[in-house]
Amino acid sequence: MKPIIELIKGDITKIKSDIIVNAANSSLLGGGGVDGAIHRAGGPRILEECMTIRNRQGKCKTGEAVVTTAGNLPAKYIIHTVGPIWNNDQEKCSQLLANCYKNSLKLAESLELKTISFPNISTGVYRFPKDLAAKIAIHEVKNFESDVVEKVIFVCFDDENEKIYKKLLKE
Ligand code: AR6
Repeated sequence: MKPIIELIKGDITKIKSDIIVNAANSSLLGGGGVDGAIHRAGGPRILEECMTIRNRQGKCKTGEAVVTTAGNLPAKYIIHTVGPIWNNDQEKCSQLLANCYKNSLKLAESLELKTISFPNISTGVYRFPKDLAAKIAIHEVKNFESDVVEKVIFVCFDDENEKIYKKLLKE
């Protein structure tokens, strides 16, 4: 079964979804942007679990994903994935960003939960071109089949991403 795709404009920390995805960095120790917002709203338990993961397996590589509690957030879990920092190697960056979506969706499947919400990974501080990032995100989600995940929500925070996703999802 292919999950339903939904588009929401807003703050991912406010979204009611079984899983929300964080655009983290490889340290897993927090940062600005959506990462900062999630840790602020979710409370210290999220960072504690991130630190436990770091102590166990070291840094999280670009394109990979790990799961923690969602702390005080309405979600059940947070999947932290590390997007690529944009550079001139478009092919490599695209592959790594696709891996973020693939690995997060795989984790959601293994957690046996129904809804997962994604921010627009890498399109902030990491400067990935928004249009290309949206194409990759939508492509990966449309290619994903699952017996458990019923809905994937793209949460766009800025107007530009919202516009891009609206247009691409109509096509
Ligand atoms: N809800 C949903 N989306 C948001 C929110 C929010 N509350 N706040 C920002 N965005 P960024 P990156 C959008 O910079 O580019 C951090 O410091 C924002 O509009 O958060 O993957 C990490 O620790 C943009 O479209 O993440 C890393 O060091 C998108 O989230 C680094 O930034 C991603 O922007 C990761 O950079």
